[in-house]
Amino acid sequence: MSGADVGGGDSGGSTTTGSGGVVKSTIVVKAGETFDGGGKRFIADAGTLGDGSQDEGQLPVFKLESGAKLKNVVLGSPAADGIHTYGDVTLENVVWEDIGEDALTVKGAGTVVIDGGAAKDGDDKVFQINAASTFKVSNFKATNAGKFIRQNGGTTFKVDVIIDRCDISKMKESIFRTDSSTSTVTMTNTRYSQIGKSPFIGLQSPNISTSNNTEY
Ligand code: ADA
Ligand code: CA
Ligand code: CA
Repeated sequence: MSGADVGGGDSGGSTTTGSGGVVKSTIVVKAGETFDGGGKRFIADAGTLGDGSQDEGQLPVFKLESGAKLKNVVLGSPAADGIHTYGDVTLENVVWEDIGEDALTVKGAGTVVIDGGAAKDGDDKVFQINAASTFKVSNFKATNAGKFIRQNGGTTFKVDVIIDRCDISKMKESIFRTDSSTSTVTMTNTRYSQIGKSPFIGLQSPNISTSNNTEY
């Protein structure tokens, strides 16, 4: 089955209305469900979820269980700890207007597919990967942050990052940084500029595959 389309904000413990709004408790998108935000803007309640600063321990605005899909959502400011994923999830056309502590964290192993959307203005990470995963991001625009993707520091599990048709600019450090000798990156058809140190940090050179990218 294709799963229920729960739409504008009544999935889980949120107090948002059908028009988006201030999220006071994390919106949980359950296995097999699609949450279609309809392009509405959701912001975190700073008191209950977090103020979007660099303080660790903030809560996410959305939690995606394995099999969940999130689409047409705008995360406004503050965005607290963004989106947490647990397993195989899909995001389509999700926009972060002002990245919080980070934009999205992979909390449970699986395949994360991000198609379309954008993120900007983060102090540090855009995407934080804390569990073994295949992480595919395409048609996504990211600007002004520290790192586009960071595998949690000191971890040695395997992450396969696939970046296609993205535009990545103004990253103070890198596009993907890992400390794992088994993690890989494949980047294709992507435009990038103003990457402060190096596009890829910590990867073994055989684990880097690139084609048809343009530095501008
Ligand atoms: C930092 C921190 C980790 C984890 C991570 C995150 O890297 O050291 O423990 O909290 O941020 O998931 O935001
Ligand atoms: Ca962090
Ligand atoms: Ca975080």
